[in-house]
Amino acid sequence: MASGTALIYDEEMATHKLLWSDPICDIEVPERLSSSYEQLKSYHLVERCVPVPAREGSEEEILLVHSLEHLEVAKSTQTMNEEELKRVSENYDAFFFHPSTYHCARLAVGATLQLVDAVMSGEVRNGIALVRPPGHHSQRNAANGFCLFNNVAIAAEYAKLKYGLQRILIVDWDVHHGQGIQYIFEEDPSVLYFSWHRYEHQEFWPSLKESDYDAVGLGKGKGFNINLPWNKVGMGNSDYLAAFFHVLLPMAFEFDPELVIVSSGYDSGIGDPEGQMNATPEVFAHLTHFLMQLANGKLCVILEGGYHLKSLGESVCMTVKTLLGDPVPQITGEMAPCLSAVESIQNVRAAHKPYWKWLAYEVPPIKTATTGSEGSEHFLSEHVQLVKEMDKTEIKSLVSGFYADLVEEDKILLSLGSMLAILDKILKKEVCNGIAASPTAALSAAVALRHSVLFGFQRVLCVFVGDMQITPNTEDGKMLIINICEKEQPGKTSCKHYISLNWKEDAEGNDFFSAVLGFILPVAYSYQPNLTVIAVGPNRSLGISGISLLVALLQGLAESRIVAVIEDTEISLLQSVAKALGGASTPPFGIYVPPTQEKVKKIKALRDQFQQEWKMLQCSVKDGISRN
Ligand code: X5A
Ligand code: ZN
Repeated sequence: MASGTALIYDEEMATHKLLWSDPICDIEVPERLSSSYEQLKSYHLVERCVPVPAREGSEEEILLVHSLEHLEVAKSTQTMNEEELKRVSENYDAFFFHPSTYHCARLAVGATLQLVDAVMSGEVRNGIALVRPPGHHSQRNAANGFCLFNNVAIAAEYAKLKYGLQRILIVDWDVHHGQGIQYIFEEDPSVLYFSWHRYEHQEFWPSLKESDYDAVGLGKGKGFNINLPWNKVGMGNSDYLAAFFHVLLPMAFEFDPELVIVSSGYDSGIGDPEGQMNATPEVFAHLTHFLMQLANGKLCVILEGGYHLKSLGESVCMTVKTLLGDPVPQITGEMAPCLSAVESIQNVRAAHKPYWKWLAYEVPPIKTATTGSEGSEHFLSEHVQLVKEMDKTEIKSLVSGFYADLVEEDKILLSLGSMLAILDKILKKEVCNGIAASPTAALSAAVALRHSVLFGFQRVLCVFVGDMQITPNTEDGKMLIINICEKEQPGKTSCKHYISLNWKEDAEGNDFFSAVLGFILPVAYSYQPNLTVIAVGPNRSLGISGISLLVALLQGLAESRIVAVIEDTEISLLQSVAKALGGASTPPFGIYVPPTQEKVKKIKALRDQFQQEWKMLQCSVKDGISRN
């Protein structure tokens, strides 16, 4: 195996600087480079590395990732005066041009490629390039976030082209999302991109929806983009380690890269004004050490952000020491990830479950999904996952034309959106079950049934408690509706796939047992649904314990997939159903009260009526042979 660690540094790259006042950009200073290098010198690390010269990246190399137009704009800034430079800079989000910027950015690209060549040729085992301007925010046709050319993305394309690599891992531990890298490789399965980033539910720059955990890649690239959003500041050593243990490293080992490139921003370290995180410099030694175990040790570390000069320098030194093979320092702090970190980790694991074998046998880590919609605050607990709301156009297109006249009110539209977001999670097996409050349970149930049949389910069971103002057509057998209500609904006759069960629970309320066991479960088990929808509408004839019993027992079907839709006026019912979905034991029923003779007769009559169609109802020999 190759030995030695390359260090690429060229003080030329310190000439790129901000010429006017701009409070957003003024942290990206030349001293970031020079003081990191001084720090390396003071630890006597420079002399232990193999010095590799930088070079300018060629136009051809830049065009591997960027448009000709972008290259020409950048080139044209070399001869501009301050005023002109300022004007071009204003075309971009958080970028400044200096007359030397173009030259520096070409050096940054070339330095990165020199490192790739040194590692790929075996001249060194690994190495680091200290470059400015950074690269990971820059896009095909735009500078962005202090970045002009995407050094790391160009390096990956270059390595594919020059060395025929088929699997490259990019680890972006900068505290910002390298959306530029994501865009460039979104559809490319040969580049696995991992980024963690301060996100705060999209509040933090660059505030993009596509930085969230559910951006997993597109087309052939699905599963090869991994976003781990941090929704709180103050993430520390144990959060970063947990992210490596439970997300990045398992995927990286399964991916088996031929080369690892790090978008190495140290603004994720303690003291940084941008990141506001708590991880100490030692953590970067550990992260580096882990990545050295991949790709036969071929590891290229490229500087991105890092704005606290002391923290930056120390972290760079930790990285270089580890690359050189020095012992890894002890990590400090309580070794427990915070709740918010664990939540993010669970979400990204769930989102990637379809794409990675090591996740295939995971049961949904969180059992129940709900949205933050009205009413849900009453049953949120650590076992209940909050699902993102959909935006209105998205919901409209999903509901398109279906009961359109009923969906005029915003409140109804939003509640359907919540329900659909939850149902989607269940269909994707990210969660096991879900609960949604709705102002119109019958409508929500109808939409849920249609959506899951369109998804491809052959049999969806719906148990509806209360008055069901909308009855979907069940003729094709893809739905089976059991409507439990007090009185016969006028004009609705029971048939194989629509059964009206007129049942009013007694005041003492435990005779519902006999209906569940004597009729509902045998029918449901005969049907073998792929999904169960439990809905509670107005005028429910069952009490809370009866409904909880239904919820508990119906979890025996459809691999426990249940979506519960409950009219939003029933807070205590919502709470009990959420509990039952979470697997809490059913509340005690009190002293056994046998059903009245009238009720026993009713069950018997229903059994007689349906036992030819739903054979699990059979319980007496004179009614026929059970299996034909
Ligand atoms: C490379 C990097 C950050 C840009 C922040 C703009 N860019 N607010 O860390
Ligand atoms: Zn950054």
